[in-house]
Amino acid sequence: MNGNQKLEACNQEKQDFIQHFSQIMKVLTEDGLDHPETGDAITRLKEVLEYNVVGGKYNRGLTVLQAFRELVEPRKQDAENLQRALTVGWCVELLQAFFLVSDDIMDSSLTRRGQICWYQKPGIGLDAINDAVLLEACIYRLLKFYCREQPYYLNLLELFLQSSYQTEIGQTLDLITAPQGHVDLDRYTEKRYKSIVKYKTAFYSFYLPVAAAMYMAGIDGEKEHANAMKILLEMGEFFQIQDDYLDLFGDPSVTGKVGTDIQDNKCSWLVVQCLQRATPQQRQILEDNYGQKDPDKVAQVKALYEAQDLPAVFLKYEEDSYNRLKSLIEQYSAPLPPAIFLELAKKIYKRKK
Ligand code: GPP
Ligand code: MG
Ligand code: MG
Ligand code: MG
Repeated sequence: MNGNQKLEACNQEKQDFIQHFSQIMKVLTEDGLDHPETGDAITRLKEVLEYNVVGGKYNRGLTVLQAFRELVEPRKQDAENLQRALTVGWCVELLQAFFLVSDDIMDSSLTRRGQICWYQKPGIGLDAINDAVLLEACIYRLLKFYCREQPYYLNLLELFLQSSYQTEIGQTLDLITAPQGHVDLDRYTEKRYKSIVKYKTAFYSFYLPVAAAMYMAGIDGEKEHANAMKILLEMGEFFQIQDDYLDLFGDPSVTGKVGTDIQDNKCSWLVVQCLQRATPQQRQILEDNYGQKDPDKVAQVKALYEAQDLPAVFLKYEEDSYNRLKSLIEQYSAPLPPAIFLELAKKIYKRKK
């Protein structure tokens, strides 16, 4: 395939994926809507799904589909198995929606995917917590409906549960490293940073979708999974570093979200880099301005990052990381086709959103 044909195939795959959502909706809501006791709740669930599951980039969901196509032998890619792959892709998107609705409350965020955060909508507020939990429950209803009879069903269940636990542990580290109203710059180490992002982002965003496709293809060996994980966790770390960079230096009209990391006292890649380069005076600027809502203080922190040329440091890091990733792929992709990882890397490298 040449570049254009590949792009066409990718677009087609995305269209197929988006189209499958109406079937997901139907399965999740059909036998509840007319139910006299729970019909109203299902109407609410419908709104929650439409507002929070649709409208992202679908990178995670599409990864399941693409890895499935690369790993499963063509004669087993019949309509039913493809439907299952599409569904498991949507399950990853549902997990993501569950995390994002919750994360936006914890981070006091304002916007997501170019719209107001769900909990910020008038009349929603903290009821959004229950909506998030409902989104999570939908994952397991779908897996049961579509995959119950499959030999990989238990592997998928355990994978989703394990990935959720790891992400929640990562979110815990993220939150306790950023207590409100208490700045302690000593906490922002490279080591702590790596632990946070490995757990809060890399497992569910990169290992989960590829591992799900591996299980569906009958690849369940420990060694195979450990090798894939090695590459995918590295990719996940890089992805979260980009997220931290874009939080401050991205264009909100492109990322669809307004950054909050400085205000929230977060152990962001930027503050870790800043501290590694800071003079005692610069460190004092952070002491005085980090972790506070005041827009002037946020601007002072940003000015400090710019004085240290952190955007250039990031660009350099992005280059190095991509090269490191390519050699990891050479080393660890077998027996999986390297294309699975290379295509994924291409999608995230130099991303603006
Ligand atoms: C990304 O952090 C991590 C998550 C979205 C996982 C949340 C996990 C939970 C258990 C709720 P982030 O806050 O930097 O993401 P964003 O920039 O998209 O808000
Ligand atoms: Mg957040
Ligand atoms: Mg967060
Ligand atoms: Mg972020």
